[in-house]
Amino acid sequence: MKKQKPIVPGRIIPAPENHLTAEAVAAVRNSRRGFMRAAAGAAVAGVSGAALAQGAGKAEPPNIPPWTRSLGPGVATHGYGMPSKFEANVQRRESPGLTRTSQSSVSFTPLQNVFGIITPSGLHFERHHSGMPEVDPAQHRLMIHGLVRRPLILTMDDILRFPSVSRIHFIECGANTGMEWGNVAVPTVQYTHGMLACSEFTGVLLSTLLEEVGYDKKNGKFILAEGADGSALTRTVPMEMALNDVMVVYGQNGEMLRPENGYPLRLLVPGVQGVSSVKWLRRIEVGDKPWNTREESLHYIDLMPDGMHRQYSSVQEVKSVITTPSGGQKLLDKGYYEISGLAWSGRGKIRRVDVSTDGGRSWRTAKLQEPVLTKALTRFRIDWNWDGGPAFLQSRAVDETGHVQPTISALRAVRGTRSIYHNNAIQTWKVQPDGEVWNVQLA
Ligand SMILES: Nc1nc2c(c(=O)[nH]1)N[C@H]1C(S)=C(S)[C@@H](COP(=O)(O)O)O[C@H]1N2
Ligand SMILES: [Mo]
Repeated sequence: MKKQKPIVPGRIIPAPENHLTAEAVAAVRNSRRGFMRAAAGAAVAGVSGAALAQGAGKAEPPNIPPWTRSLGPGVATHGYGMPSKFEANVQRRESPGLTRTSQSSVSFTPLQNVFGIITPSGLHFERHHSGMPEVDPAQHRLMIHGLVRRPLILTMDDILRFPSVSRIHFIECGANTGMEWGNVAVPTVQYTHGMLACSEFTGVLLSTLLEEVGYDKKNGKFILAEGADGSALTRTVPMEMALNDVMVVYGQNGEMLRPENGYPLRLLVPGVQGVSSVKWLRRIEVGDKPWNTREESLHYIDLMPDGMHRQYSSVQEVKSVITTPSGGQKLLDKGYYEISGLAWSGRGKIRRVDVSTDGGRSWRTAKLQEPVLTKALTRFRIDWNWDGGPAFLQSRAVDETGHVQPTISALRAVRGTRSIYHNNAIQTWKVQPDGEVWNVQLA
């Protein structure tokens, strides 16, 4: 059997604003690479523990770390648990490139800091059109009316008694990656792709509720969903979609929705731009034609090169992005790195993700983390040895319907440059010889 060389991963400094402190960054820089080999070598050569520990932290073996030398503080009940204080810089952030008012705001998920496919609820991006209402679940009601035989007004208790489902789906704002249309190279993956999150949602299928009210099967072609916030945000959803997999959701990652994600009730329209997943859901109307409300005729439309708009282009097409290494990070060593990222499609499951390290000249197929779920984030991974030269990292996803993620130039050829929404182009991260990773666009 061939002896395998041990893998000694290269060190990486995550984007400055997502790592802890200047000291933490310095600690990565000063850490000794090849620690396993060094330790093994030391044992063979009979180097004393004290010598090995010299210059290293007090916690480094064979020293006994300070926190092992005594009992921990008395364990008071922690009530609702919080992340370690050492993770304090893992935060949602507002984009430096976007203006906000106190009511209209976006905060982005730190994609460079999350593992696997589930976004912790406290890091789920937020998009508020009109601030965040504080909805009292005891007073909250959902009205279902319009072309129905038995209009209903439901309390939260009523809704919690219907047959429920739990499903893992992503939510992506239609404007995610929007700044790249105009080649505004925001620095990190948090800002390029962070209007994206994936949760296990629990609730009632909308089809269950529509059956309950006896919707008009002949003329009921659309539903309108309305939120209880100050914007009373409304969106039209075609009946076909409404009956397929749309959910009326109260649970997110095993607990009730967070206030910023629509507590106590939201619509979830899987695979469709986030705006259709109306938060603080208070009303569903069945009708025979689309409503053409403000959020579907003025906003969330795609401005084409000829000056016309595309309307109701709601599906989030196949897309992927490398989250490590990514913009703002810095590679300190040549050698082994795991390239890892996320892929998703509003049309179904991810079939394949290819990764290039030479700007798309050659591609290798990445490993997909199981299970690969429909309209959910899929984690991909691939090994890479950095030779210290310039590299252009790209990922290209293909979904089960055969759609292939386009290059930015292919997308611009059809869509022009004045769009805000639906940018699913291949993202390029340039690794410079000094190890810095930058957001670039290749022609
Ligand atoms: N009632 C209401 N629903 C809403 C919004 C809103 O401002 N009000 N924002 C929409 C937009 S544009 C998006 S992208 C998603 C974001 O969901 P999140 O804030 O839970 O991430 O909610 C949608 N639903
Ligand atoms: Mo959005």
